Amino acid sequence: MKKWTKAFAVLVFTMLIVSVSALGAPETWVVGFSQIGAESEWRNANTFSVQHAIGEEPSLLLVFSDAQQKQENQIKALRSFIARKVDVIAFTALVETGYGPVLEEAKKAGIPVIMIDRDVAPEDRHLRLTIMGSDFVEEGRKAANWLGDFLKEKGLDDGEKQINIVELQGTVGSAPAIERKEGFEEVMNVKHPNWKIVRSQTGNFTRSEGKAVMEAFLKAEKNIDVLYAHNDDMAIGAIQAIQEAGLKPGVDIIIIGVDAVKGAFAEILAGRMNCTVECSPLLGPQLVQAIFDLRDGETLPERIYTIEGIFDQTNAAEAFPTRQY
Ligand code: GZL
Repeated sequence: MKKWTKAFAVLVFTMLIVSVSALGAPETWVVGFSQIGAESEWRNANTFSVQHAIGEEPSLLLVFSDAQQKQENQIKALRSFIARKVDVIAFTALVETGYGPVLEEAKKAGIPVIMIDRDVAPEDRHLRLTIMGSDFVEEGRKAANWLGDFLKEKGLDDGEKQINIVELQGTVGSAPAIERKEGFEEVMNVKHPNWKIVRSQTGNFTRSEGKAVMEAFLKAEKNIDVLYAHNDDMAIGAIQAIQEAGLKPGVDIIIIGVDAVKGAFAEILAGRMNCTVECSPLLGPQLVQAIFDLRDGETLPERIYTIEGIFDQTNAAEAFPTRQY
């Protein structure tokens, strides 16, 4: 009899330990993350940052979906997350419009939505909790202000002679494409009446399309002074087109990109590119913290900004060794 009493006592004690330790452990949350694709160095770094940050947390389980640049795939993924009753949805919007109905469904299902990187349209923003990521308008302003300073310093802009700019836009309808254009033109229209965007077309944030569109620009325009590309991947593709046209990128044509990916640093250090405006993809840790805050019942701020810089031939060599993407 004594033997059984001892065994029973050990069992009760063990169950007590397990239940007490379980009391302290955070509730496990399932996170549905809909990523738009793998179109650029930036996107791949963003995906890795989110997957790694969530993977490091035992109390978070990730359900990941890659929409391959198709909005219909994203909407299907969001609906599958709702059907699975995930605890929270995180996603970046391929383009701003078209997500209203599925966000209404998430709200009806009581599933909170956190936007990372690209936001949805203003009329749908009441359906998501917050947006975390860069200020794309400010990135456009930074690009234009850098160009103004650079042209002045090099004696290339007397304020009278027309400066011909070609622009490689990002994905049509996406927040970064809309807002980087807005920020650049805001500065140009106020400070530089002699600047003119002579050609502007989407390269869809990819190297291949950036190269193809730049080839067309070079055929159509005999005197291009500046290329403003909404991301570095398109700038890198354009650099190949400029070289194949027998011109010196970074010298004959000043080249500005956005993202500050390693590929851009390599071009800047080689003298083929002049500037890249940082747009950090490393949003994983901030997303995990926002999910923890949500799980702890806290209210998330309307906007969570990332801190960013700008790199050119004066500071790229020093920064390059510690770049994470
Ligand atoms: C910006 C991000 C953009 C990058 C591109 O936050 O959405 O998408 O600038 C990427 O490189 O394709």
